[in-house]
Amino acid sequence: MQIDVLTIFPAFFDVLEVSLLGRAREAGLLDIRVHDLRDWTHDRHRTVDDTPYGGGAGMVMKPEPWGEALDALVPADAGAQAPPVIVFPSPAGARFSQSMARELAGASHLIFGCGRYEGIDERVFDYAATRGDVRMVSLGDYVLNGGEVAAMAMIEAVGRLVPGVVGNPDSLVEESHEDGLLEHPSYTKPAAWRGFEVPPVLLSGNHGAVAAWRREQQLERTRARRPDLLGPQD
Ligand code: 6GU
Repeated sequence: MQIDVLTIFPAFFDVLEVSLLGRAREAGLLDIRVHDLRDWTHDRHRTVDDTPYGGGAGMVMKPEPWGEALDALVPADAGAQAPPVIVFPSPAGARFSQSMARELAGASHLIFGCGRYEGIDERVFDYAATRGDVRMVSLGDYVLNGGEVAAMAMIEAVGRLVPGVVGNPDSLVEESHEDGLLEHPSYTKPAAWRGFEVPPVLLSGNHGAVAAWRREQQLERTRARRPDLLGPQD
């Protein structure tokens, strides 16, 4: 999978070199390229923003660098190549989820356009839609200073679903949100620690009882912490 990131703060993505995704990049499973949007400016100050038409607070990202960047990343004559999915992280987007991560993991080329300031000139999204499948995506109902941290979260959530990135595929199945429930609690040795004991069923060797206990724990936790996942409660 190829992932291109457009940002005025490439340093936010330095941590992609560590851990699981870093190894996946070295192994050639993920081809992640981070680009400085200012490379597509032409003035001495490498300007990417300007004042908003109609007035108001803050600055808006100018369309021209975005247009040139998209032209560079999406060849006009891509031939048989599938158009990329172009994600713009935005608090005004659709909510990101495990199911959206699964969907994005099926794409062969993702582009993340990270906006700053009060936003990006709206025509950039119109133009991007002529080059790919545009998604406005939010992490949740709170505001970050820009799209970079959100893009990082999405890249990690999507990247780990790419086949081969996570060594043991079973661990992708047994985790929170994969079956619409939160994950059950986990324990390791020692069986007693500072007065806290591992639930005896996990030491019983009875696989059926362990599975039933874990399921009940998943349901109980989901009811307590995320009742919204269980649907409308009437
Ligand atoms: Cl995707 N971007 C920004 N700027 N803020 C957010 C967000 C995204 N998701 C939640 N808050």
